[in-house]
Amino acid sequence: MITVNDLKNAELKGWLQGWIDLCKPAQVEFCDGSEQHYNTLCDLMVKTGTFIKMKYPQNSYLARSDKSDVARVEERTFICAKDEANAGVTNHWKAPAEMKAEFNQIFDGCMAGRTMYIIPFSMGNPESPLAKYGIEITDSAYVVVNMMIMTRVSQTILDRVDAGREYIHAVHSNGAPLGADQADVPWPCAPVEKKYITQFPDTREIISYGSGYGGNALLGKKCFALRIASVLAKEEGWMAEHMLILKVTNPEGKYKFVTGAFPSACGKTNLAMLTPTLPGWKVETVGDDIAWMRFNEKDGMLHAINPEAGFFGVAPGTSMKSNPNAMKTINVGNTIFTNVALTEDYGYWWEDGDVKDPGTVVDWLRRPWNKAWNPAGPAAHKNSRFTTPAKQCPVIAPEWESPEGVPISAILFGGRRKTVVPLVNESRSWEHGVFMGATMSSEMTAATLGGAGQLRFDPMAMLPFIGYNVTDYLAHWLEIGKHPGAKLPKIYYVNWFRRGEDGHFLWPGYGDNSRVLKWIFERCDGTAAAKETEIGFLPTEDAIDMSGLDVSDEDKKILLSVDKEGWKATLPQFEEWLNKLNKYADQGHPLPAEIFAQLETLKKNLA
Ligand code: GTP
Ligand code: SPV
Ligand code: MN
Repeated sequence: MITVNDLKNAELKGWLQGWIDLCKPAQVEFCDGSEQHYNTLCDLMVKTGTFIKMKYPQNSYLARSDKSDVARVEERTFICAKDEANAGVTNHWKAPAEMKAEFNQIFDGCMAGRTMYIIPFSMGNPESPLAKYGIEITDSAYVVVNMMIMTRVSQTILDRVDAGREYIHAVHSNGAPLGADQADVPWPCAPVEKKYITQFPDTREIISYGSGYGGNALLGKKCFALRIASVLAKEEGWMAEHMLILKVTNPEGKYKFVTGAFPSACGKTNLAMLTPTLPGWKVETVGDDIAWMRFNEKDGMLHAINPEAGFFGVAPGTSMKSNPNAMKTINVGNTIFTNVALTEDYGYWWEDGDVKDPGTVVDWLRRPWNKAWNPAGPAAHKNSRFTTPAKQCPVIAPEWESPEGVPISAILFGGRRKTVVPLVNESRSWEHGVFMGATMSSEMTAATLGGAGQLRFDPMAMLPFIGYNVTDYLAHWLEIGKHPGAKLPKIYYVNWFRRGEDGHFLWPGYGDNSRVLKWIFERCDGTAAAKETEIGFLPTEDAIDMSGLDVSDEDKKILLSVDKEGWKATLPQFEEWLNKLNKYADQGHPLPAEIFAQLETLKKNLA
């Protein structure tokens, strides 16, 4: 087992030693990414009560969190840029020096009685020129094993960093030191008001305290691959986006790659793995949550890599009917379940899955639960998740680890909208597409603590993930559109969640979304029909293949037409939203005039 003293890189050594001195762990352990280390940690967590070993699937475990620690905490997430204007209106801000001073107190002794793990990891295939490395310090064995699924952890990464390769500095603590005679709990964490998820864009650091859940603690994911990476991307001329990446192949064997930005729990994993209901069509997965895109100078196209190595997917609603490929991935085994229900025979259960009535289970709060007892809440938390290796996915695309990434033909934006937004709408231009992304909105989900169901604007599904001022982010999108010699993807705004007056979904969604993908595929080839409307190009009446679909003509009409009055009523909200974003205009962060010009065009079209 190596120690800090074995390292040669003075900067790395100094950084690690500094945190060891501050956090005062009982011991320090380097992670080499080996299966043996993974198993040792899982066994340990079974003994301490953090993990329950499941009988099915094989080599899988269940963790149940503290009831206060179940999702990302946006209220406690901060961008510690030099000044507030650099963080912009979509972020909470704290001055870096003040935050660091506070952390010097908060982290003092925070790992007492615990093991500090040091995780060297790569976001993306470590050999890809688009990959970036990081080191996460954590006192959570749960975080280590999840990071081993979600990223590429290895001794090689540590060796390369030790030899001088650049890396992102990430520190995490559950914020629950253990006294000498204190009993441990299954899920140590700090109360919500003591949690901090902080990003320091200027020094490329991440410091997270008090939460062990998902994006709060698996720092490669949202903190690094989106918040910090978005800053690097802006500086270096590429894009870090909250997007799935899929490969779609038509019956003739011709294929294209598509990305899609939908807010948390709005269908990325489902779309990325969908089983087309259209005969002869095929969808394969490259990624289900994050895309890093860069222009390839050979073909002029944006090429995307998936920086992750696993799926951290929403469990409820996942079934052989809705997402068979996710179920098959999970059922291979090697899966970590968090906050799902445990069945009598040590299997998993959640709402809207394959088994309607599981009998008596243990719910995520560790209580007996049975449908017949009319329990107050669901057995699985609404944001319960599975962590599972991407390589187990039966439809993982052969190109998924391609070092140069896959060329993107189309970008989708989408959210949950009960009203107004049609099934699919093609932008007139890149700039119009950027406007669509800037003004997209969605009804909130359980992936964020608080606010579920409320409608909020969520630019490019990146509202909680842009690591700098949103106006500069939108300017960057426009800048990408001006790249010399670029063959830009087409941009679409989709909505699988439109409802009728009685509340039913107008569109069946899931596998039937392949019908929309087909139209998009053929639009990219210039063979599908569209009509220009006030809001963009919509499919003509028969352009979307509706064969064998049980949707009434009335519903089809609503899905494929412009609700002019609805859009008109939205205009003042758009205007208010854009003006709100523009708060720091006179401090060097104006919203690009192009975005306002797009709003004027929309107003004129609807007048
Ligand atoms: P994050 O991992 O939080 O970023 O979420 P995600 O965007 O990957 O969302 P996911 O695919 O896990 O879907 C979340 C929820 O939306 C699930 O409960 C699905 O059942 C539901 N959902 C996904 N696709 C569709 C669809 O096409 N129609 C409908 N009605 N629901 C869908
Ligand atoms: C999301 O909330 O968008 C997720 C889950 O993908 S988390 O990793 O917790 O951010
Ligand atoms: Mn996500």
